[in-house]
Amino acid sequence: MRPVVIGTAGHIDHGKTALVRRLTGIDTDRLKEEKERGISIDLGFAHRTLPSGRRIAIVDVPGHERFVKNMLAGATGVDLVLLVIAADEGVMPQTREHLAIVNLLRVTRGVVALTKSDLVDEETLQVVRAEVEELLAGTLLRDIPILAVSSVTGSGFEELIGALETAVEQTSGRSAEGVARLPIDRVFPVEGIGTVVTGTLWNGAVRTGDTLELQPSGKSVRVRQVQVHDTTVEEAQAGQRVALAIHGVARESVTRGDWLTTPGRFRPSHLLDVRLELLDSAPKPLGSRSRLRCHLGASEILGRAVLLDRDRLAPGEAGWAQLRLEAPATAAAGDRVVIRSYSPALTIAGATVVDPAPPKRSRLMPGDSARLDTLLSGSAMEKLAALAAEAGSAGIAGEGASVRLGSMGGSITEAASAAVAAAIAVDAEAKLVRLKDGRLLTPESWRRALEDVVKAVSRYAEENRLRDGIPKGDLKSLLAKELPGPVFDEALEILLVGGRLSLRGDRVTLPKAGPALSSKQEQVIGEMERRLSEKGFQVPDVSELTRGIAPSDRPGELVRYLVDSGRAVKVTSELLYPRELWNELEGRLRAHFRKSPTLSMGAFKDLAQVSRKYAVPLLEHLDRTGLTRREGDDRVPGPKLRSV
Ligand SMILES: Nc1nc2c(ncn2[C@@H]2O[C@H](COP(=O)(O)OP(=O)(O)OP(=O)(O)O)[C@@H](O)[C@H]2O)c(=O)[nH]1
Ligand SMILES: [Mg+2]
Repeated sequence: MRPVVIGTAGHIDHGKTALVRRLTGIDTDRLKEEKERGISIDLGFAHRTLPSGRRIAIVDVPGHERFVKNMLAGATGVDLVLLVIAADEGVMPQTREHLAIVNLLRVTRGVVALTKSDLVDEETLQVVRAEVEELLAGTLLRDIPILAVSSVTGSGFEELIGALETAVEQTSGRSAEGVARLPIDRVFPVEGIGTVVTGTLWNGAVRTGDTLELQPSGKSVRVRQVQVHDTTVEEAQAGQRVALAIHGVARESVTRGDWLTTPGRFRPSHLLDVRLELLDSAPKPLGSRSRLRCHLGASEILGRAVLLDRDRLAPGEAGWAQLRLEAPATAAAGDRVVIRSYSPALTIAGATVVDPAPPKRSRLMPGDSARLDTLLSGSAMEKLAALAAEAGSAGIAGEGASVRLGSMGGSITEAASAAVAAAIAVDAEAKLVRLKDGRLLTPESWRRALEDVVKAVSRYAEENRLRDGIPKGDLKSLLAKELPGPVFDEALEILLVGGRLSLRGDRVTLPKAGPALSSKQEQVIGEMERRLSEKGFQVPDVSELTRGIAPSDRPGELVRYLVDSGRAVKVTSELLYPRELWNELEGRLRAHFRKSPTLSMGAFKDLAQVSRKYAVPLLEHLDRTGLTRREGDDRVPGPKLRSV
């Protein structure tokens, strides 16, 4: 059970700090000025254990309108909101503004505490309650409990704790997998330890001894000590309030708004493509290029929003925009940005980052809008394909893409692996091609890369008829502008194995005749085909098939050759069917559909004499290739089968 982080919210003087003190015994107003003026200025932190044993961390924010910026730095990353409204005053301007902010940050759970209930009568309480219900109605928090409490008498606290328990129960965790990302909300020196930073860990985990990157500067820092709630721990996980003692940078070079991240993943950018929503409550339409305050994580960055699909955005409207920032932002796709007008500073809009490192643009070009739509709401696979398409022959590095995709947990290629083919076995269904160094290309870009190599060789052959091929190094540098080194190397390798090009010594030539398999390879392939046909449709999987074949015979490439040459059909990366067997299966399918309009899973298992392990991928492949089409639990003839 990870601790849950709760953020207070509400108008100045409504009793946030008093409530937190009553709840935790901790006074979050630590500054001398806070004590003297009796108001909160900066963030305060408290924690306690609920009766269930669950730990909660509380970030207490200031209500003063001049410190909304500090409130924003604390509100980022909270799981629950504790919205504090004084019963004797009711809803006030920062009640609305703080609520708008947590709503923009997509906080969906919490509790409303009607404080100072000891100062009002029951009737007033009913009026305020009705006012609050109306306030919440249009928000993500519309169904949260509203409880009357008094931090002076302690009345209502039992119910409040009960409501917090319930809300905490319902909170889903953040992913401790993948990229680590900590927005820094405080920096201070500690005698004998050095620089300490704190924040709510957004993603991943941080361990003692880890090397992290300080963003946006990119400086490398080492984690000397990790603390959660004043206790030293080996590892802190996403969703926890953490304090890290760091080594490697001077205290002065770290400020609130900076980030600590897993090295090599983030590329801070002055440009962000976003989906921008102007709040209904915004006082006027937003013109393109207005100066704004953009809050991401604990940072506030000034910048302008260039509207891409219109000249102005009316209150309540959403549109595509590019944020042009005056300092680089450390963003990932999917991040929420809270936007305030420059002057007066007022929360007017929210945005979702769709591309954290876009090219500069002022208008949408054909195709841009579809691409942005995909990046905003497509599946991981569709997003990957969109990014890969944009990257062309250079492809996208699988690792770097996680930040641009906003899938910080786990590897993205894992999520998309079903549709990713290795470069040696690209078939019609592959949506992406993975090269050996992990980069992903669209099949179109990959085919173009292969064609580029072949064309360059033929052009050379035409221009140099008396020479026997182009030296490999020359070919590579000739194509260096279009194809990065690793892409060229792998393309050439595939072309050589497939027989579309030949190598004579160091020179690449066009082949005199078809693919050149050695007699040894021809023999091994024959043996593979024999093994594949041995047990009907229950074929051995590829790993089994290649077991025992000497690496020098390059079994992986032979498998590719089987598929490329059409001698076998690739169903999944582990399942191949020799052409004859496949034709037989198609024949049986046709015969079945001549007798019956539908095909159940059971009937298919009988027809092919296979177990479920084979039937599922086979049917999925048949659906994909249009031979069958799924209808409920059954299959009907697909477009390809009907047309023949
Ligand atoms: N009678 C009564 N007074 C309260 C209650 N809660 C808070 N107060 C008083 O209200 C005043 C403001 O309380 P704080 O807790 O500092 O208010 P706050 O919301 O933290 O204010 P900021 O952080 O400056 O926005 C203090 O004088 C408290 O003693 C309550 O339940 N009943
Ligand atoms: Mg306070």
